[in-house]
Amino acid sequence: MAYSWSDHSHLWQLSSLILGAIVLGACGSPAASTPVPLPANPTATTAPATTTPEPTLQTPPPAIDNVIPKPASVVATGGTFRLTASTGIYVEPATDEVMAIGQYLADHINPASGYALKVQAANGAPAKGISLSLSAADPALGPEGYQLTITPELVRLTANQPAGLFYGVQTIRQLLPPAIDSSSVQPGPWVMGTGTISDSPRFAWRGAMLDVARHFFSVADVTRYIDLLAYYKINRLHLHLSDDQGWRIQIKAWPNLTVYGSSLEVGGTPGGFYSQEDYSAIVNYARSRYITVVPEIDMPGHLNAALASYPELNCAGVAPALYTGISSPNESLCVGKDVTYTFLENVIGELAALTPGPYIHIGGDEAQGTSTPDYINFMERVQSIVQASGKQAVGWEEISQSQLLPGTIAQHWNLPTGPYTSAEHQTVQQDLLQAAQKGSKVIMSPADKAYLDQKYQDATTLGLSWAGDINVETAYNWDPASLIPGIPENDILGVEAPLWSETLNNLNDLEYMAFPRILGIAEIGWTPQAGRDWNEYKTRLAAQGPRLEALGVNFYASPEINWPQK
Ligand code: TNX
Repeated sequence: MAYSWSDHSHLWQLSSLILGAIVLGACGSPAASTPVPLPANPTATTAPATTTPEPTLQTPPPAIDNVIPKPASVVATGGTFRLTASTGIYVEPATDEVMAIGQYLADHINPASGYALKVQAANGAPAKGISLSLSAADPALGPEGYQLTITPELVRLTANQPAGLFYGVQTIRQLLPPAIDSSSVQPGPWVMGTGTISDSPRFAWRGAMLDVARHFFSVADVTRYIDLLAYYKINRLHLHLSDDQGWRIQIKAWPNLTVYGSSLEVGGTPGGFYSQEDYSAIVNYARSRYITVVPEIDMPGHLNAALASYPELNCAGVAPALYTGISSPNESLCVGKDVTYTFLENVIGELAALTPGPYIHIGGDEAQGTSTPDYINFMERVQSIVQASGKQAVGWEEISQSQLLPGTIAQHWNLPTGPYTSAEHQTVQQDLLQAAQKGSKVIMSPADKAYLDQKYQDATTLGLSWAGDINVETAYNWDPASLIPGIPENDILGVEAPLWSETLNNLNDLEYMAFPRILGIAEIGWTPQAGRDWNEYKTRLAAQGPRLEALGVNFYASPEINWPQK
């Protein structure tokens, strides 16, 4: 007869209750964030003598501190909760949105467990199962925080807002064995360690950027990336929708942008674009994963695809050829012509109407084809157009040379060794500092740390290397608040990891460059600085290996990490 784990699970539960009581009594502080060390075989004294081998009883309860991003506070109580086919998911209130979060959890448990967990309205506080509730959460957890209390009978998740429940659900997924992420039925058992997690993010902006202009990525590719980002509590997807090599979003007033301007990509292969329906599908999908899409139209440089599509946007009135190389042509939008602003009002207007999130990114980087005074005027005018469309502008850090409107956000990226002379770089850095001092918020995307398109090491075949190699440690081991002297924590909205696609041909390439570095950026955005340590992170990252594998992610198994043996 096969030995069933559940036959003796009550022994675990009993011993863990005792252990939990001892632990709480001993350290007295439920806010301690270090996991409780367990004796090698905690049941040895309580298990009755038996001749049957009890292999599962030798297994310590699952850890509850193996989560990325690391939660703000974890207290383990040493017991085990077991999910079964009859575990109910109870939600409160049973609004469509909260029901959908419950169903999302059930849907992510289904393929590997084979269980179709029922999601239902809670009728009072449930005594067992999984409970998702918006009542009685600690207001201090804020809009994205959550509290998770796991006992052998009940997984109780509370939050102030649905976003908090969604993030708590990601934590629950990561507390289950890695095989839960498999797309086919696995043996289980589906157990979680018991304890309490209280968690909320360090920064409001935890972003990833995807360049769909240099190489085009399909709606399916983007939604796949969204799913993976959501697992690590990332909440912004910045889409770089146009560049020299291609225009990727349908604009009804300017049809040639996609009819012609989208036709190619780097290397001269066929490009592509999102119809407005495609774009809405991406935005809605992202929204269901609590990710805000930030659309970018880069300007006045990096715009060759648009200049090639409409001669009138060029000062000389002549359209350049489509460009499929990987450096930047110096062409610029003609900032002195009225038609330029009609064009921008139309483009920004249509994009704003399609975008529920509050931001429109207006690029502004590497505008070498425009004089500095022209650039400053232009960027001020474009900010007003964005504001008139009801949105807030985001721009690469160069925009801080112009007067920033209240609400405009600057995105730091460049290095002293970057594509500028050091004098130009210093000017931009000074302007950024002043903008921050005048109240503008800054997103940190330092190219030598957060750029997912840079090689891991010299031998990496994909990627660029102008900002230097970025191994997993370099991507993880930095603090946004000590990056630029004079731009402290309070001025920083958050972090973002750009994935430029000059060298990335397909989803496989994308995943290889993003994973596992994006997990480190996600943790920088979420976890308090005092809770982060590279050596400790390495062990949690190693534990994500089997999860990424179960999810079918083509990640780079960096030798820096001691991945579990297969
Ligand atoms: C610089 S970062 C750029 C991009 C390139 C990237 C490649 C930025 C705002 N501009 O146009 O794709 O380097 O790493």
